[in-house]
Amino acid sequence: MSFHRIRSNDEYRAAYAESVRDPHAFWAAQAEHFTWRKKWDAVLEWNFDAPEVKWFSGGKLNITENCLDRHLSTRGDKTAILWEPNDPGGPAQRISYRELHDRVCRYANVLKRNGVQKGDRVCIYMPMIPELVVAVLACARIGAIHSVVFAGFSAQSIADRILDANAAFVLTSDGMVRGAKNIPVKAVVDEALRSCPGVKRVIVTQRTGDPVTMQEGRDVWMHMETGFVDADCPAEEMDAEDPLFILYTSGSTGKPKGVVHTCGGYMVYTDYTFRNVFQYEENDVFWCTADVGWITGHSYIIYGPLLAGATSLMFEGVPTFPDAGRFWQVIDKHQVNIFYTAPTAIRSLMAQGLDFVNPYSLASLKVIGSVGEPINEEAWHWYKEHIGKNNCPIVDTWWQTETGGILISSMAGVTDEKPSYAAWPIPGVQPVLLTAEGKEILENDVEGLLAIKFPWPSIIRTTYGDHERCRQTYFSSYKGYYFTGDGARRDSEGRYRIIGRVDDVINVSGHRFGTAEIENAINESEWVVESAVVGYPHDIKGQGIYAYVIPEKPITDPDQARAEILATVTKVIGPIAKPDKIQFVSGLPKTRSGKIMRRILRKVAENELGSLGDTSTLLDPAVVEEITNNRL
Ligand code: 7RM
Repeated sequence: MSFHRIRSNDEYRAAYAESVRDPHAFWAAQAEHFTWRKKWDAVLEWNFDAPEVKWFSGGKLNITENCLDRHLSTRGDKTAILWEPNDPGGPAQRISYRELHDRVCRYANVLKRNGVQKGDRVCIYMPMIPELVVAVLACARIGAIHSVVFAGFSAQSIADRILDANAAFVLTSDGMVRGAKNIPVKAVVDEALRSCPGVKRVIVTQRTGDPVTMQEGRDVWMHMETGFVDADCPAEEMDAEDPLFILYTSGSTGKPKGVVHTCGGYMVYTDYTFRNVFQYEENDVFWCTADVGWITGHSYIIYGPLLAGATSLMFEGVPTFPDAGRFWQVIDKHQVNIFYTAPTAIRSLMAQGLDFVNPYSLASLKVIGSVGEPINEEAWHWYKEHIGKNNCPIVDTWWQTETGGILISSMAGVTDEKPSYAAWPIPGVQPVLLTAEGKEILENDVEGLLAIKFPWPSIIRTTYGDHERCRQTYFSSYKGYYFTGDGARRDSEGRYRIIGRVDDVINVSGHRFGTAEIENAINESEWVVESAVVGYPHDIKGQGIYAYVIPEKPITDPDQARAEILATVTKVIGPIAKPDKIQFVSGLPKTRSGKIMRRILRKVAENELGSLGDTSTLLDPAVVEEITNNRL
C-alpha cells in the first residue's frame, strides 16, 4: 500500500507505523507520483549534528513542471488561481492551468531577458495579486531563488533582506489596494534600494495606476517587457536539493534568518500534507487566507494546491472590508469547500457578532482549518458552530516556516479532533517531548519541549549565508533533535497540544517577532535609552507586545513620546510590530551580571503581580515596585 491518500483512522495508523518503520520506502512511494526528469539515487541521507539533510539526492526535476505542465493534459481548462479582488464589486479572475502556465513562461522569459540566471536571488515585494503567484513560479521555472518579503514590511526590512541574500533583482508593483485605501509599494522599494546598490533591475507590475518614479536603467514595467517575449520557456532542470526559496523569519535574536527550502522534498511534502490534512478532492475550491509573504501562503496558496491540481482562491483584501462579513460573503460567492485561516481572524470576526455571519449560508464548506498560533477553545467552538455549522471537521495545523509544511494536525474527518489540540503527527513526523535537560519524556499526559527526532522531506536545510546559525538555532540545544522552540502537552492518548513559544519569540496575530528585534527597533528612537519587550495574552491577537522603555530625558508628553516610538518601529520593521503598550520606566530589573529578568516583566505585563518570584538577586529591587505600581 502506498498510503498516498489516507481515508480512515485505521489507514492513518497503518501509514504512520509504516512511515516510522521504513521512512525511505514510505517517502519514495509518495515521490513516485511526480514528474522527475531523473529519479533519485538515495531517498534520504541525514545527520542532525552538521546539520545535513538530503532528500531524493541525485533526483532531477522542476517544481513548476509538477505544478503546471503535468496538469495541462487533464486539467488545462480548470481554474488554478481564483482571484477575488479587494473591491467586492470588482471582477474576480479565473486563471486556468493553461493560462497560468502561459503567464509563468512569459514572466520567466522576462526574467531571463533582464539577466536573471539559475541560482540568482530575486526579492519579491508584491501585494496579493495573481502576478505575485506568477512571479514566484517564474523564478522557480528558471531556477532562480525567490525571496518573498511580505508587503507590509518597511523599506528598512526589505533592504536588510536584499542585502542578506545579495539579491540583484526586485519584482514589485506600483501600489496596492487594501480596504478603502491605495498604498504605495514601489515608493517603499525605492527607499529600500537607496541602501542596496547591488540591485541591477526592478520589474514593476501595474496594479493601481498611481504615479511612481522609474529609475532609468534600473526599473522596467512588466506590461512593456511582456511585449518582448513569447510563452515558450522550458523548465530548468533542478537538483532535488537545489534551493527553491528563501523566506525570512524571526527568532530570538535581533536579526531575521533566511530559512532555505529545496526543490524535491518541499514539493513532496507540501503536496502530501495538502491532500491528506484537508482531505482535498478534485474540484474542491480551496481558500487559504494567509498572505503569500508568509510560509502559509507559499505552501498552501501556491505550491501545495497547484501540485495537487486544485483551485486555489487568492484574496487581495482584508477581512473587514467593506464589513466584517467579507470572508463569509466570498465563501458563498465562490462556493468555497475548504477554508483555512488564523485564530486571530476568527477571534476578531467573532467579536463583531453574528449579524455579519447570518446573512450567508456557508453550505459549501466541508473542511475548516486553523494555523499560526494556538486556537483557544472559545474560538474553536465558535468556528465549529457558526462557520462549520457543526458539519465540518476542523483541522488545527501546527507547523513553522522552518518545517515547510504541516507537521501536527488531525486529518479532516479521518483522525479525531479535540478542541485546542493540533492532535496527531503527520506520517513521517516523529515528535518528542523533552525535559529542560534534554531527556525524552516517554509517558503520556505530560508537558515538555517539542522536538522532532527524524527528518521529514521539507525540513529547513540551512539559514542563508550562515549555516552555523542554523545549527545553533535548531540543532544544538538538544543533540540529535530538531528543536522547535515550542512547548507542548501530550494527552493520555498521544494527541499534541501546542502551548506556545518557550524562547524570546512573540507571536502577534500569527506573526513572529523576536523580542530583541522589536527592542532594537524601539532603541532607534531618539527618545529611548533602553527597552525590554515581552508578550502578554491579548484577546484578539493571541499575544500583544508590551514594551518597557527607559526614556532619554524626563517625559513631559507621554502620548507624543509613544507616537514617536511607534513611528520608529513602523519605519524599522513595519506597522505589524508596533507595541500595544509602552510603559516608561526609570530602570529595568537586571541581575548583577546585567541580564534583564524578563520573567518579572512578563508577570507584570500579564498582571500576575502575586507571583513575581525571588527579586532579591536583582541589582536594584526597587525598580520592580515602580514598574508594578505604574503598569498599564
Ligand atoms: C505556519 C506558521 C510558527 C510558530 C510555531 C508556533 C505557532 C503555528 C500553530 C502554532 C499553536 C498551531 N509558521 N503556531 N501554528 N501554535 N497551534 N496550530 O505559523 O513560522 O510563522 O510560526 O507559530 O509557536 O512555532 S511561523
